[in-house]
Amino acid sequence: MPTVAADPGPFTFDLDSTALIVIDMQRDFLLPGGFGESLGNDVAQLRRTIAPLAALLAAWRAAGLPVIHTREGHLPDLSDCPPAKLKRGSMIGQPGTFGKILIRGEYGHDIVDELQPLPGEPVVDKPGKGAFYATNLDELLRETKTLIVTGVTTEVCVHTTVREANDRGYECLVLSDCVGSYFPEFQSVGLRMIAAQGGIFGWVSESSALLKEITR
Ligand code: C5J
Repeated sequence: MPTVAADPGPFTFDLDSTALIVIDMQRDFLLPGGFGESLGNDVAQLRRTIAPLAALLAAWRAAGLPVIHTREGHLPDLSDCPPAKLKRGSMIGQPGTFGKILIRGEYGHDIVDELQPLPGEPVVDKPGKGAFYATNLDELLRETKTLIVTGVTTEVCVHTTVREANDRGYECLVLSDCVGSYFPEFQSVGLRMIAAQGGIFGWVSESSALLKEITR
């Protein structure tokens, strides 16, 4: 079984029961001129994850291993968007540079070109921050014990999903170069929180350590 160097310690897992999850690598969050940037965020902090994630995806697919993509967003009538979320996210559903912001079917809601899902790869549309809430993700992962977690943003949708997964009994390995936050301090503290106290939510490593194991 592969073992990768990780924080808080070596992480051993079975590739036969492991899936890669790519969280919310959507144009609305990552493209210059898009929703994320319109809020005053530095999208370069997220965009640095694209190249390592594309390399990991290529190797992962070449090894025939399963990948699941997620997208945060809502139905056009916003019926799946809790009023409390809309209250603090009043731009949701409004016209933006890349279509209606965080609305399914709009250009901005979809995944960036570099990381587009291949036919047959599941894409989980989620109304919340966590990928398990109000989705069929748990059913899709029936044979899975380990999740390799990537995507954006580290302290929001990545963290919420890791916490949900951990409570459901999955072991999570989060790849620091493949997750990103608009805020460098949240990136650093968010990753430390996952591995703290003996790995309270999971393990943290880098894609290079994992790549060595899947390209042997
Ligand atoms: C946010 C996400 N940050 N995908 N969404 O609102 O992390």
